[in-house]
Amino acid sequence: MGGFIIKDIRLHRVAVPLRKPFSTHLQTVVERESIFVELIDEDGVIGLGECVAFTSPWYTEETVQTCWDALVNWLIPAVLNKTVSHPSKLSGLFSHVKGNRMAKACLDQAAWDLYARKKEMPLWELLGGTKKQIDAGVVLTGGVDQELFNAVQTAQVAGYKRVKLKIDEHMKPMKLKKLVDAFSEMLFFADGNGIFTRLGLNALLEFDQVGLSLIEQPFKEDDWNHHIEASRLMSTPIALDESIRSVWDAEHLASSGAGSIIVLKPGRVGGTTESLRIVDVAVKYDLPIWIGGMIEFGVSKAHNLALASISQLSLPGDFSASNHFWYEEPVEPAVVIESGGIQLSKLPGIGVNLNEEVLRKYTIERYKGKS
Ligand code: OSB
Ligand code: MG
Repeated sequence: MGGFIIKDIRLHRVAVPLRKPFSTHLQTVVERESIFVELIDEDGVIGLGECVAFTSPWYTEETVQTCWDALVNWLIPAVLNKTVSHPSKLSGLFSHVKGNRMAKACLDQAAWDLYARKKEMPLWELLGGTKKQIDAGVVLTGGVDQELFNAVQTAQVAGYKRVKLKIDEHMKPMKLKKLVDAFSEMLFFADGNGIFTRLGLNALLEFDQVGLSLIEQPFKEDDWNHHIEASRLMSTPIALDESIRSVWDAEHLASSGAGSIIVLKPGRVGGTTESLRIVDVAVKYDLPIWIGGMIEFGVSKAHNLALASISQLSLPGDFSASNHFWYEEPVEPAVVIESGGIQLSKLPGIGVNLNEEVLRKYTIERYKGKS
């Protein structure tokens, strides 16, 4: 009951300018390329996914182009005309394809959306979510001193409960402490994106006095031993983002003590099916877990919001309003912040759709499938 046959798949590759540059020590993003996936079943029901790979491999090995190639050459042929009894079974159809998790994720997520739409049920309900409103959290990059102070204040007024700042070599722990102390109601996360592999353990230890709720990915993704050492030496919890590529990495975090918090990026780990396994690990070890953002559009955001409805996802994730990154985007309705949070949609599936007109404006390549 509720299964479907995949009759057609369409891809839309888009490029949309950001309102302002998103900068980390690794890369400055000014335009977001992405791929929207439409999975179409025998009744014409459409499930939506969004690929979160970037144009170049600065954050992960995969890129928009490698995902496009994996989808067109390997993944779409593996699933087309196949019967899917349940979305958790989809990934079994391409288990012979190694890696390419971001490419796989957008198909997996589209299958979950399709299944929920067929059941006329919101996806968050299908996933066993219980929260109706998701706490809003924003990532602020680029500013220093007064400019950064003002940005945090603006975020607080807008209803954000949490801000995440990126650590670069100019960010001094004492300055950061002043900022954290000035906003007692606000949770502060700081994301290293691996920078302390270059700056060293001692530089990281100086951040222990800042009053951060957590430090995200201080060392590079494969640098488990430094994370284990830092976790022993620091009282600020360490959360791993890039290091968590699969359920096995989540197990590794828990058993090694390399961190005490999981950052879940559904679009990076292979989709909703793998994300649910990772949530199970968090439950098993009673680890806090929260959802990280990818400067994504509303389709990926809606999938993430559905997962964030699960009670174990207790910390505020990277959930900002659509107008934080975009002047306009090809997805509607927009994400808005109301009384500190984002209301989950009562509509079937992920509760958002592609806006054809806006989509056309930003589309740079199409894969039309049959139609
Ligand atoms: O490391 O968390 C990260 C965005 C792109 C790539 C990596 C990261 C990020 C963010 C999230 O910090 C930004 C967001 O979408 O809210
Ligand atoms: Mg991160």
